Amino acid sequence: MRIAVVGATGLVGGEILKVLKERKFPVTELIPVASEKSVGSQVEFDGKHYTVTSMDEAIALKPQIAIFSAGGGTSLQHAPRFAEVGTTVIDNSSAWRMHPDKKLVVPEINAHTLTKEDKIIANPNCSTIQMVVVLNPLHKKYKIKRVVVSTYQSVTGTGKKAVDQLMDERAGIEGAKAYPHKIDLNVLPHIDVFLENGYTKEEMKMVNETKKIMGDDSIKVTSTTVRIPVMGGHSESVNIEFEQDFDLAEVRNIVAHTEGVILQDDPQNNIYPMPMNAHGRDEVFVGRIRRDESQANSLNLWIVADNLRKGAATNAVQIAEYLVKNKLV
Ligand code: 2RA
Repeated sequence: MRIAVVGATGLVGGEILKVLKERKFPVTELIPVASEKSVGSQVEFDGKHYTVTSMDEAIALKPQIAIFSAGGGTSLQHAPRFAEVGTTVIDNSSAWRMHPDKKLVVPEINAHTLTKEDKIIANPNCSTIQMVVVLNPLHKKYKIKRVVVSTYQSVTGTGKKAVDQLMDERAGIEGAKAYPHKIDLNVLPHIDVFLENGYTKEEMKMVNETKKIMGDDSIKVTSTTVRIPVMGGHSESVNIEFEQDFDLAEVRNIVAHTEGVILQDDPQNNIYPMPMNAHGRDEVFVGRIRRDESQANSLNLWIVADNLRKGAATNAVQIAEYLVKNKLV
């Protein structure tokens, strides 16, 4: 496979290169692409150095797949140009996610809907991916009525500048500023921009993308997304109300047997998911599973995943793997 990675010098881009290598994706030619200021610089993949190329050079090489992680503006402008030369684009930005003609894919849930005609495929938001991987099998069994989610999101979700801000603050240096406030020793109830309804864009991504991926507009979702000074991954407190009652042991069993999910639920021995342990892992971790005693048919759980992995790079590479395996590229 000739594969382009657009945004190869960014945090997610770097993770995509690692995941391609780790999962032994059949790369015959790697084309790293980045903004004009990075063209000519080098990235490492599988022990070799590759020179970063421009968008135009990459399009001329007609890769079979291009994985984009370079922001919505870049995707809107250049993904259709790749698609025109026959490349299948897997896009990490929010640009195409809610487009009615574009599929929003979490492979464990809806990759079977993909066809050769899908030339721009959207990768969902990180905080949405880790939640729906767990919600979907529970929805199939008990039908979800409503979800209330609060997130605790890593600075890595904002990008390199935010990681630098946290580290600079910790070192007492006046430096990078990715947020409107200090992030170290602080919590910001603010991810992405505020919208007219009082929610942030990140919160509405969780609401809208969940319905689209799970193919059910009747699922009610409300979300509060929060940035915390943590590196390894995003955590989520999720309250789910089902149509039907459930058996707690059966819920645990469903979670434990869900593809890509690891049950870590032994509170008596202080075992529960934490971002420090999820860091660098492709799986989604679930714990603190318990009945919501305030309301019928309701469950509380805690979900953690490395947002740069299953929340971004791994999910995108899994889509690419599905395309190759099913001869869709
Ligand atoms: C964040 N959801 O964590 C974003 C990254 N896509 O800010």
